[in-house]
Amino acid sequence: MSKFTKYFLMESSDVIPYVMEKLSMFEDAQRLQCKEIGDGNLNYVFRVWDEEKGTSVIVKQAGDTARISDEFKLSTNRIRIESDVLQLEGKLVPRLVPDVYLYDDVMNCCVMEDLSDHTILRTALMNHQIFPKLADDLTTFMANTLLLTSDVVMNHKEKKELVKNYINPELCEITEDLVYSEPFTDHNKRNELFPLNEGWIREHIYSDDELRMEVAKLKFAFMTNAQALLHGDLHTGSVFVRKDSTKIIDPEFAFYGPMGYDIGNVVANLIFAWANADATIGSGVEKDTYMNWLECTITDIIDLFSVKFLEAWNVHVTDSMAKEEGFDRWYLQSVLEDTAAVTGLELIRRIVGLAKVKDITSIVDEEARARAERICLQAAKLFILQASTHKTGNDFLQTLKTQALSFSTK
Ligand code: SR1
Ligand code: MG
Repeated sequence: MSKFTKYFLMESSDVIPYVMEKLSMFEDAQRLQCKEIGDGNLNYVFRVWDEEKGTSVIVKQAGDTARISDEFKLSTNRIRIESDVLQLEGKLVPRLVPDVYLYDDVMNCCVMEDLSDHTILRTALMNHQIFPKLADDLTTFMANTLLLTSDVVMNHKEKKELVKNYINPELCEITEDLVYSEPFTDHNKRNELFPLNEGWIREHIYSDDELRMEVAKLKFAFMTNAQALLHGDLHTGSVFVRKDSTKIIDPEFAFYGPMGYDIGNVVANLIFAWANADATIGSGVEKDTYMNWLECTITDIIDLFSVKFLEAWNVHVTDSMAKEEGFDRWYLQSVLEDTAAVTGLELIRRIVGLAKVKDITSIVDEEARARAERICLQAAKLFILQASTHKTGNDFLQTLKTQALSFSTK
């Protein structure tokens, strides 16, 4: 009798019999090893491998609370969403996502390709590694997954079926709270302020009524603008890299929302890598080379996305009114405006709110960390308050660099 006919949270020792029962790729359980390798906020991730044969898989299991805190009660449906989205993305952008081998709706598991020969992008960036194809791959991923799932391209009834299929209330609620509400709310028990910036955040984030008003508008746009199927959590911890390969993982926050949410997350997390490099590498050629590459990558994310989006639009547009002369550029402009605003939101929430990023928290020197945070926070306010002025990669970069410059002369 199988022990996997009723859901329970697995230990490493359960996972070997699990893969032997569910997959045909492993021959001998005696040769298998298993380790829990998850370091995300929500799930349990096991690597199973046969050293002799060189075969391996990843088993990802969803629990009914978040790993980071029992406060978050979460439907295990998120692993169904992740499995479905990975398979859909595999068709839209082959080679940029891991292969899915199995989705199990009893054990709430997704079994997928092992990417252990890749590194998590956030870690690689903190080690100052360069990936020449990164901007190209990320923009191919975003231009295709976003445009091809939108009403511009899809049959509108089929698109609405996808909207239904990817209703993701609990994970959206996490984003609505952690990104769009709590970081702008004083006395929020989940916010954690770095002491050297506490006063500044109270005065310039919590007490800025103009900023809070803009964020309120953005929050309701996030909840109501079912524009495209988003990845929903496209930070540098959701990307695996090798010199010659990029793989986007973890689309469990996927749902139909505004395209700029994904692009803004990418830009903000590259800015965190920039702030980390700025704070931790001593002056010299190494720093200049690395920061220059990061700056080109940030610029390219916007500019390559724009080019690829318009090219794909020409090829794939089906809606008769969307073919109206100039509508493509108007549409792109509104996506870039959302992108700028979300860049600001992600920068603020990762510094003020519960879910921090290592790029910032690992900066040991307190003055350097305070400066890194302040550059990001000041730039973030401009990304939100002056979103419509951000039309090119250079506009995004100049907002960051102007703040870095102004802060260092204060
Ligand atoms: C409770 S989950 C906290 C954060 O981790 C995920 O990766 C998302 O970014 C979420 O906001
Ligand atoms: Mg994740």
